[in-house]
Amino acid sequence: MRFDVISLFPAMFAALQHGITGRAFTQGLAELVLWNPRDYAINAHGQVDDRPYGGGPGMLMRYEPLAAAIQAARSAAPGGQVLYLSPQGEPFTQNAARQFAQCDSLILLAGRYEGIDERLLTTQVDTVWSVGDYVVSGGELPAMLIIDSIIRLLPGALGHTESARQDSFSTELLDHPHYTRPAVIADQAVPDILLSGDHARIRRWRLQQALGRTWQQRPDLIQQCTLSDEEQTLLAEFISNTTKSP
Ligand code: 9WO
Repeated sequence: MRFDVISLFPAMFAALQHGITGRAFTQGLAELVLWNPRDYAINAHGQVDDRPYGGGPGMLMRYEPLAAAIQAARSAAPGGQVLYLSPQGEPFTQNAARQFAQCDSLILLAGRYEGIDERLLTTQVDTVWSVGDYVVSGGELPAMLIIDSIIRLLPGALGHTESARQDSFSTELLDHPHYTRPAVIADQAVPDILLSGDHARIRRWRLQQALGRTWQQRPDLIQQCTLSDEEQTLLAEFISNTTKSP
């Protein structure tokens, strides 16, 4: 899968050259191509921004350099959907990552300054995505989050351990607690079940913890889940034990 990213700060994307994403690039499972709007500036001074019509603080990214960079990316990766990262976008979810993981290529536009000319959104951008209800300094970190979440879903990207972990439980649930040596830290012991060696019971305990945590911390997510009979039983037991305990 090919990712084309339009950004004034291409060096930021070196962060993706590590770990699972770095290995995916090395293995040829994914490709990252960066396009700098500064290379398509409107003048010899490298200008890519301008003052907003109607006044107001800050600068906006001008249409021409971004449109030229998008066109260059489209020419290199025909058919790639153009995504813009903004707090105004649709909340990005694991399901969106799953859908995008089916694509051959994506073009991501990372904004800076106070934003981009609206005519880019109406003529060049296909979909707008938010990674959370907060504003950061640019679209680069959101773009990297989205690229990372998609690469993890590409066949072969996760090693056996990680993919086994992903397959073991629904990824719609929050994670169960994890423990490793030592067995006791500051009088806090590892739950006995995890030391029992009974893998069937351990699987059920982990599933119940994931269900319970999701019910407690993200009831909106649990509402969206279609729970199996086993999951419904485990969650009911968790709720009963939680509401019973003083
Ligand atoms: C800035 C802003 C300020 C107040 C209310 C809404 C706002 N949206 C933006 C905006 O889209 N800014 C552009 C992209 C240019 C400046 C840096 N950008 C940005 C993208 N900041 N935060 C994001 C972002 C993207 C996706 N998910 C969360 C935040």
